[in-house]
Parts: sequence; structure tokens; C-alpha cells
Amino acid sequence: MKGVFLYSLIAALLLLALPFYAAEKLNVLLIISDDLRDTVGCYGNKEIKTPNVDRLAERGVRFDRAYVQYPVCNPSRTSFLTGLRCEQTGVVGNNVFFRTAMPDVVTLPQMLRQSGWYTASYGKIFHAGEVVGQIREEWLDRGKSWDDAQMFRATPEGRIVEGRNLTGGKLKWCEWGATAGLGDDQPDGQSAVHVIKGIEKETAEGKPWMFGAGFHRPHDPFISPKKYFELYPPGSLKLYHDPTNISPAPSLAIPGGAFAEAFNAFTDKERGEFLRAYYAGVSFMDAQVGRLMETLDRLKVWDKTVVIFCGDNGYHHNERNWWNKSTLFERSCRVPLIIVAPGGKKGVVCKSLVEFVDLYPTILDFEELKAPHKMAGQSLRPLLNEPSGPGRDAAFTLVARGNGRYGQTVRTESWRFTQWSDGAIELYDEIMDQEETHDVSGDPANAPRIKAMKLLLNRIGPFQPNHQRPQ
Ligand SMILES: [Ca+2]
Repeated sequence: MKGVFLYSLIAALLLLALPFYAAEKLNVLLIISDDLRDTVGCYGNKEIKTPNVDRLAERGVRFDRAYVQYPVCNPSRTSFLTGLRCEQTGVVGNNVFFRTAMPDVVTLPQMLRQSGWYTASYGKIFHAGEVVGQIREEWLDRGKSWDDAQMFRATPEGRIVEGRNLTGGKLKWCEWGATAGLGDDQPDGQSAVHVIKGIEKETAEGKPWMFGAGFHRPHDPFISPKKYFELYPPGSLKLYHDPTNISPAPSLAIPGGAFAEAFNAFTDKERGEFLRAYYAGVSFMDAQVGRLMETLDRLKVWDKTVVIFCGDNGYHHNERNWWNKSTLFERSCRVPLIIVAPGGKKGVVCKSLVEFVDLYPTILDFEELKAPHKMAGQSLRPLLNEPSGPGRDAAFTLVARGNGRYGQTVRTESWRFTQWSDGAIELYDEIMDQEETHDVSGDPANAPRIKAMKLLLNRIGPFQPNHQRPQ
């Protein structure tokens, strides 16, 4: 009899403890906007209209100096979703599925899924194809990282009613299109709808969840509903032009080729249209973020949810006559990052250096989960509690140029140093020259600084193009 009583007591205590245990598991909403640079109102851009992302920043911490580990989609996402640097993953192009390089790596969503979360990805979280053209189903990693994962295509109602290719068809991707129909006729609207339905269902069932909302915009082709183009009258946006005395870039610094040829043929008319279409995409994406925020409001789950909003690489808007990513300049490596976490500071800016490999350990920290492998980054939780605290002393980015050629860059509080595999180097003073127009690596006075920056790069070690990740 006594035994039965004790049994019941233990069972009752366990039941009592369960809700508390469950309450400790925070939901995760990861919102990625593809190719987003700092064209966001809260980042100081006065022309862009991003009321929702600006509101999101008021709820949490906006990181002003967050750096991706690779300035292109697939390598960048593979890096921060595995918590490993690209020098470790060996994934440095858009043509390698990360499971080919690392069959058994445990991704961030997979870690949560294995620990009892429901996980789903809608739109582009892992790089699994483009908004037009092929969707590589197996690259979505459904069944491993996610319980469900889908990408979407535009409906027939969402057809392009106005637009053109800005290169006369030379670069297929370089086109803009204003569409008929509503946002939900476009893939990003459909992604938002699926994330909202998923959040509603899992919240009602009381299961912790992680949803990935992977918005394609402002990535090319620059296609958005017409109403977002109408926010920016043609010719109304200011264009950036490099100063005439800009230092020439080393030969590997800008990819060049057909892209550079097409951009060199741009007049201000094409530049203005490009910028307008990119801005329309940012505002369209922002509207989807607003819908997700409204869902968290309505379900009252902000205090149980960590929200991460970020890009995956930066973008040049005519800096060095380049209209793309894939460089090691600040424009390509620095990316918006906003984190809203229960208990974290609100409406605060963190100016400390952080890296995207810090995201995975941050979530592990919040969820009190043990890392499945050694994380390259460190938790940002201390900075969310105290945004004026110290960040990293250096942030690193890699880019490969094919045929074994590559560059590595390191950003400190005040400097950027870049080293290319052909021996070329660059040094920029980030206090005096934020647009990196004057390479001061040739100044003899900077020799000790270059030596110190090389030592920092040694921390990462050289990239091995035919690298096999040790298991
Ligand atoms: Ca991208």
C-alpha cells in the first residue's frame, strides 16, 4: 500500500513538473531574406519602406556588425545552419548539397527536431534552387532537418505585367517584373501562409516548434507584386557612384566576367531600375514579416519564442561598379541581423562584432542543449542581455574563385584585411573609410598592422580547396 502511495506521489510530482519542463523549450522562428543588405529602415536607410522589420527591431536587438562566413547563398546557409565555417564544411559553391560533403552532420533544425521540437521549412532556408526553375527536392533535407519542407512557385494569377531584362538578355537572372495578383500568388506569400498555419497548429497542440520562413526577395529575378514597385516612383532613388580616386581592386576581388561586362554597360537608367526592383522586393518581404509578427501577437507567443531575422549575404549596389554579391568587401560580408528573445533587451543596437556561426550556439544556449559537434561560434545570449558588451575581436569570411583560387578576409573593430591565394592583399580603415575605397596595404606604416591581421587569419588557417571534412 505504502509502495502504491509513493508511486502515485512520484507520478503526481512528475506530472506537475512536466508543464514547467515543456515551458522551458522556446519556439524558434528563423526568417531569412535572401541577398538582403542594409536596405532596411532601422539600419539607417531613409528611402526604403520596411515598417515591419523596423518594428521587429524595436522588440529586440539589432546587430550592426554581423558578418556571414561566405558571401553566397549555399555556403553561407550551410555554414550557419551547421555552426561550422566554410573552411570546415568544404561547401563553397551553390552546386554542392551539404549532405554530399557532410552526410551525418546535425543541423540546427535537426538538433531541435531530435530533441522534441516540430520543425518545418517553407521557402528557401537550405539552398534548394531558385524562385524560377528547378527546385531540388532532396536538398530541402526533409525527414532529417525538417518534419516538413516545401518551396513554392508563382500562380498563373501572379504573372508579370511590366518589367524587362536589364542586360538585353545577356544575364538571364538580371530582370525585374511587377506582377498582377496578390502577394500570395508569389512564392514568398505562400511561404508566409504555410508558416502561419504551422505556427497556429503546433501552438494549439502545445508542441515546441521551429519554423523557417525563407523569403526569396530581394534576390533576383526581381519579381514582386506591382504595389511594392509603386512605393518607389521610377528615378526617385539616389544612386551611389564610387569616388573617381578609388584604389583599384586586386584581380580576384571582383568576380568580373560576363557579369562585369553587363554592369559596365549599365546607364543610370538601368541602375535606377535595378535599385527600384530590389527595393520593391525588400518591401514585399517586409510585408510577409509583418504577417508573421501579427501571428505571434494574436497567439501571444512572443515570450515563448526566439525570433531571428537575417539575410544570408550582403549585396553591392554599384559599389566598385558591381551589382551582386560574392566579394570580400564590407558590402558583401555584412548582413542585417535582428534577434528577439524572451528576456533580452528591447530596441537596442549592438555594435559589437558577431558572426553568423554564432547563431547555432545561441539557440543551443537558450534551449540548454548540448552541441552535437564542436561549434565554430559562440552564443550571442550575453550580448542579447547586455548589447554594449564585448563581441568577437575578429569576424572571418571566405570566398572561392575556382581552380583552387580563393580569398580570406578578417574584420576587426577598425580594420579589414583581405588576403588572396595569388598573394594580393588589401587593407581598409573602417573608421575613416567605411566604403573601403582606399586600400592602405601599401603604406609602410601599416606593416605591423598587416602582420597582426595575418596572425588573426592564421586562427582560421588556409582554405584547402579539395578539403575532406574529418569525421
Ligand atoms: Ca543569398
